[in-house]
Amino acid sequence: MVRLFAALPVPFDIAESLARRQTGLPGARWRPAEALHITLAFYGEIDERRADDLAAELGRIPGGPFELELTGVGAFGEDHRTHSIWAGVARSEPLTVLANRCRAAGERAGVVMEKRAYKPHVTLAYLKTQTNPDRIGAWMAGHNLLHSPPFRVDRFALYSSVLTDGGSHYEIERDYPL
Ligand code: 2AM
Repeated sequence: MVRLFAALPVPFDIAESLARRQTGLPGARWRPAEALHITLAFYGEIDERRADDLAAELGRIPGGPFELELTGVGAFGEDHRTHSIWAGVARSEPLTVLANRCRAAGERAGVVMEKRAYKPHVTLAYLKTQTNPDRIGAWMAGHNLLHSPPFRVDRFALYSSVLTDGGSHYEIERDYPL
């Protein structure tokens, strides 16, 4: 079994400018620059054969390059517990179309996809349980005006994810030019 998702890697210069914001919040486990990405579709744990089918389906996705911008910050969490903070992605029709196609590719390969609404984002940190909510609020207020220059998206990738003690480790398994 392998844990897979399709995503757009965040270009290095954008990741570097995000790194300057990855500070000032005790309890945050900041994600390293090379791990920053925008998930298109999450496939979960699937067997190798289905993974091959999925990789082939992703290769059939049409589409050309487009531009994206990051804007604002946000947080995910349930029951008053925030578990991650992220940079937002400006609304983009080509991104929505690509994410839908990645989802459909999963369905064609027989992956049972989650119904969760698609919310594009770049996770900057996962937060330890005891992270102070006031500090989270202060960090978010301090970074709310985040706005990246536009950057070109000309490929997407199939990533594998291995959960380790130090956080999840991602590997690009396949690259798909747009
Ligand atoms: P996250 O960044 O908000 O944690 C690898 O785990 C990637 O897939 C991450 O970007 C993660 O989102 C996303 N992911 C993990 N589990 C998911 C799920 N159940 N549904 C949608 N996306 C998920």
